[in-house]
Amino acid sequence: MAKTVITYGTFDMFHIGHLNILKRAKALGDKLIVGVTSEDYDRSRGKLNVVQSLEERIQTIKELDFVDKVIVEKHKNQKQVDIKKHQVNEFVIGDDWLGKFDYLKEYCTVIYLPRTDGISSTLLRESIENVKVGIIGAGRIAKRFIEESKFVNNMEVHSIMSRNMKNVKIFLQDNNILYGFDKLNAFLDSDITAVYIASPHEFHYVQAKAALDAGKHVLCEKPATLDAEQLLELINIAKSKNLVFLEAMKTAFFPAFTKLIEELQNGAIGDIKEVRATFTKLVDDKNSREWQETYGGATNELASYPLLLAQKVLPQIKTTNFYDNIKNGLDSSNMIISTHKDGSFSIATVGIGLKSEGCAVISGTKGYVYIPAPWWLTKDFYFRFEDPNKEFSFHYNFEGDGLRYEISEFISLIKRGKIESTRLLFEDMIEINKVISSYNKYRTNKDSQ
Ligand code: C2G
Repeated sequence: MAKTVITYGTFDMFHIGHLNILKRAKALGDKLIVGVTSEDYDRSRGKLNVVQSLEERIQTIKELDFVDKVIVEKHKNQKQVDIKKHQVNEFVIGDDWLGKFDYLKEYCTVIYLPRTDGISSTLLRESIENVKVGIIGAGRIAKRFIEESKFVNNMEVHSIMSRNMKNVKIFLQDNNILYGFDKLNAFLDSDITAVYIASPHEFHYVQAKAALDAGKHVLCEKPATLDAEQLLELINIAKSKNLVFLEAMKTAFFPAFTKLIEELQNGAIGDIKEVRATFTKLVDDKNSREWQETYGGATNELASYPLLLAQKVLPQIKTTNFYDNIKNGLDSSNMIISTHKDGSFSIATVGIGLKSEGCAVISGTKGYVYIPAPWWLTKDFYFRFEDPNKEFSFHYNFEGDGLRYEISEFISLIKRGKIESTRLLFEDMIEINKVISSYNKYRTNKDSQ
């Protein structure tokens, strides 16, 4: 009887080690199935630095004439399912995994083959030129960005720019960065290919435009602009110059969040009728930027996240109403209620002067999803139904404070020559921005009345 062999891997930057193991795997049987890992699965198991896209990696394996079938590996419990489904006789993997897959012996023979010495995707990735990133802003977020960027390959934080030279000097010393600037032009003329904008909200647009005009890829803190027209303009410049323009909404890039959206799009709770998401962060220091900047306040600080959840699972917004509490000209909290084109609605509650349960509930015609607080740091989520026995859930983890997934996405896009992220489309950024921009207009009008 014909023998079926299966093996798995990322197969990034295909090399002789990969070829050897695949050939030896095939030699062990008649038919070879290769499972190529999806990007989200790799991210969820801590592999953040894969250079090639899934499509490219699949293509390479398909081109090997001795491979009989290529499948995608999406989660850690898939191997036993594949083995049963394809009636696999032998599971083969490199001996760097020795012992790790013994649990599959229940289903088939497990064989660990010796790895090829002296070659690895990690080594090959080291030979790729680093993306040099410059940071605008010398505050708390810039510092966190630097810490988290240490986990992302193929990039280096090259320089920092802030209007205050004293802050620049302190930042350079504290963070071991080589170059500091207090003038935007000189900073953009320096040897950088990408810019991360973490300055006060009102400067984002001017700085992002200058950076894009200077031919730099841009990762910009949210909200990218305070006026929806300005965001469209930035996206158009990025498109015309073939540059990445990405808003730093970290939740969008978590493996758990991607999985949640995928399940919802596949109809796990039927048609979605309602999204409720709350994000409050008490800011006690009244001198902090959240309470002081002209464009501080709960909506500008926090609304991007609940609006992102609604944008990802509901059709376009038809109408939006704001129910805000204003304190010293800024919203200490806001309840943003939108109706969407199909009659569904979303409620985004945000607060910096109010504390509430930071959970999210997405309701559909067949059931609902509950994401416990803090839902925007998505780890666990629960699918619940009329019949409690049908409940199922997903549990993910993420490393550090999660910023590394967003940084890794930004660097991957640059390396792959793509300008738009599939996890956060231009359209997503535009629709979310429309709501925040319209709130800024509404608040200004209210103030002047
Ligand atoms: N490999 C090898 N020699 C090398 C490098 C890799 O034999 N010098 C083997 C690995 O042992 C593995 C396969 O090539 O069997 C693919 O390696 P990777 O692309 O690094 O994928 P990996 O993270 O090992 O995926 O579900 C995924 C699998 O569990 C393993």
